[in-house]
Amino acid sequence: MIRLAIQKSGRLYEATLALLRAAGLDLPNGGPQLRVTARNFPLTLYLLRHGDIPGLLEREAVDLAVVGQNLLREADSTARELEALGFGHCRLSLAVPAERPYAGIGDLKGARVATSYPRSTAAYLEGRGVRARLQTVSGSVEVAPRLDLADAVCDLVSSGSTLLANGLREVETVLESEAVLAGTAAAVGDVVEELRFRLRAVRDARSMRYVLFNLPDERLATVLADLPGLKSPTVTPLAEPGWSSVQTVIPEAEFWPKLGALKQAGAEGMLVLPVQNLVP
Ligand code: PRT
Repeated sequence: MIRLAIQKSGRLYEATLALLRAAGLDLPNGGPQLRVTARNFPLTLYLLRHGDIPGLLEREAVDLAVVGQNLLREADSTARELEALGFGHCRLSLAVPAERPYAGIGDLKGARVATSYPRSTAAYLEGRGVRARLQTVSGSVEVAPRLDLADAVCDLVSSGSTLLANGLREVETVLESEAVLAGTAAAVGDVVEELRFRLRAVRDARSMRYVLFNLPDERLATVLADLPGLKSPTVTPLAEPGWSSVQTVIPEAEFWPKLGALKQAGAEGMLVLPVQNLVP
């Protein structure tokens, strides 16, 4: 039975449960339990505070965890990052009051920097030869400059609206983070591999769209020359002579520009479907 730690409530909770369910794990519905066991997979889920997860992994109290890279780096964790999961994206950034002139990292020499990430912040500053005065705070980092408790902050940012609302300007990215599946050195074997395989299949599928459209045969060569696919697009003749149906998968990032270009090239009757699982 594998022990997998996940956040019990908070930013990563919903997305983690949705991912595990999409990977086919039949998990009993929420509730206040600390521990739930999958009905169809040898896995027990431990619902914990996110902040506690790196320490529990380190002590091998759990085998695997879904956890933000930001916490693993801050804890200087020896856990292995097994799979990036494609959600929980954020960055740890240095920010200064918007009105404060900022020419470069050297401006932070001697500055008071408030953060909940002292190790990562110190490593970044020291790596650039900057000695600052770090002030470790556990929450509401962004209000510290306004209270004259700090000259700068180093905090997690996703949309940037918290910094903006507090009159702060992001000036340096200390690290980029997303949720990962992390494991202890002992977390090996068939069940771990099966879980990794399923998580990859769901994650990869989410970044793809399945696209079908009809195209006059004389346009096929031009369109296919520039169309992505797993190996290559599928082309099937339509009942109407001179036309074909084309099917392929397109990465989400390229999706809208590609759709516009296909329309321009004469594609008709385009259908776009989500991909549920992708096994390359
Ligand atoms: O209580 P517990 O120990 O479970 O954890 P927590 O309350 O610290 O966790 P939570 O739910 O706030 O965050 C869990 C994880 O989500 C973090 O460790 C990151 O890996 C990830 N994550 C992604 C974020 C953000 N985005 C994020 N924006 N964590 C926090 N924030 C906060 C940030 O600290 C700041 O206050 O959101 C604010 C900034 O957001 P924007 O959108 O205004 O920039």
